[in-house]
Formats: sequence, C-alpha cells, structure tokens
Amino acid sequence: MTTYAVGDLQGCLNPLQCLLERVKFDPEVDRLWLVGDLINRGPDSLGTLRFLYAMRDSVTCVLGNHDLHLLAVAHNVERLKKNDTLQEVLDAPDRDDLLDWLRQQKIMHYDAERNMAMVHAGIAPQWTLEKALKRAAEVEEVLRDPNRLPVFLDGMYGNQPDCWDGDLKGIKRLRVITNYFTRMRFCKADGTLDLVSKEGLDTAPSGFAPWFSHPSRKTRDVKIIFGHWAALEGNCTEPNVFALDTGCVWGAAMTLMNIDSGEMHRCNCNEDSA
Ligand SMILES: [Mn+2]
Repeated sequence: MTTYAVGDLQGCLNPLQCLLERVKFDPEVDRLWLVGDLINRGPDSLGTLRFLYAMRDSVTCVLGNHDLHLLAVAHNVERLKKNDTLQEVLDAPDRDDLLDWLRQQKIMHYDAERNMAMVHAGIAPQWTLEKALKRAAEVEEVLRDPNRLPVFLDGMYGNQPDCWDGDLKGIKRLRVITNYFTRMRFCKADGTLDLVSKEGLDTAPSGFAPWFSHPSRKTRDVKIIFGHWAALEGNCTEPNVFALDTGCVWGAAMTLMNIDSGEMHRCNCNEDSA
C-alpha cells in the first residue's frame, strides 16, 4: 500500500489520471490524499468529482475555497462568477450524491502515524496541532449538519475578523477559522491575516510573511502538506512543509507526491486545459 498526495485539481481530470497511471495507482490497495480545490476554472469539474466519488473509499480529502464556493452556489447563497466552470456540476443528475460527499470531507486531516497534516491553505501559526484540529472540527461539524449548513455558507464570506480570538462566537468564529484553513497565504506571527495581497511572494505587506515561515509557528514539528498557493510553484524551503499546488489549471503542472518516500511526480498538462 502506497499513499500519495496530489495538489489542486481544479477540474483537471486528465493530468490526475496521467499521474495515477504513472505510479500504477491501485484504488484497491493504495490511498490518495487531495489538498482540495478539486473543481472550478478547469475543463472537467464534473468528471473530476465523479472520478473521485467512484473511488471515494481510497480518497482522503480536505476542502478548499473553490469546493466551499461550489457548496455555496448549490445552496443558492452565492451566484456563479464569470470564470466559474461549475454549471455542469449543478445541472448533473447525480449532483446530490456528489455534493453530499463533498460536504462530508475534512477541513484538516492528520495522520498520527506519520505525524503529517494536510490542509488546503495553511495552519494558523499561533495554533498547536491539537488546537488546529479542534478548530477544523468546528467547521466540519457545521458542513455535515444540513440545518446549520446554509447559514454557514451564507456567512462564510468576508475578510473580517482578520485574526483568531478564542472569544469569537457564531459565524465570525467559523469565518476566520475557514479563512485560515482555506484562503490564507500571508499573515503575521500573531495570526493576523492579509487576504488582499496577490499570490506573489513579493506582494506581502510589511510585517506579513508566508504563514509557514514564522519562527514561532507552533506546528513546526509536524509535517504539513498544503495546496492553494500556485505562485510558489511547489517551492517551499521550510523544512517539513510541502507545497503541492503547481498551477495545473494555469497551464503549468500537477504534482503528485509519494508521502512516505517524498518522491515527486509532475504531469505537464498544457494540452489538457481548455
Ligand atoms: Mn485555493
């Protein structure tokens, strides 16, 4: 049994299948971890979801901002944006199966045996592993509760509050937790978020740095796999932190990592992007 992790798919099914074939992935025995943003912007969001759903027993997945956006649109609390390529999912006869599966996925995954965590964007630097798992579980619980889900999806958008505070309650609390796990790139050592800057490393406002680079970060002893930040191009010099989004949907490449050996595979997928 081998466990692999793959970067943001964003509806790029062909490169995913190309990578799985290359490592002779066998869903009967191997496992696939996904850093989220399974869909949107790319050519085949529906095909990607169906492919993963069919092999769901072999999949471990955390949700990204695009996945949450799809859930919000499906619950009519948000409208499709100009560049969204999600209509085919919304119109699909099996959409309820796919969307129900999606909202059962995690916000943060932790494998104790490997001391390895997986999140879409990052982990707030001021949170220990235990705190981060508890905060993620708060959002996971709401996603699984059909009665609370629409209110959460409706209220999750926004850049405020821009810092965690244990006294936060209700939707503000869930919003800032969601922003750390699914949207964060730059923050201050105390966890204050900057959600406005563009992706480039040179765009950080003064006092802000990539979430993983703060020396006081409390998860430095945990291996962390993340996606979301294509501009890093997979280059993260921080020990034990692995950036897997290599911008497949933008015409670059998709990255698959053997999480035990560290071996990386890339599929260049220019020809597959519509
Ligand atoms: Mn993302």
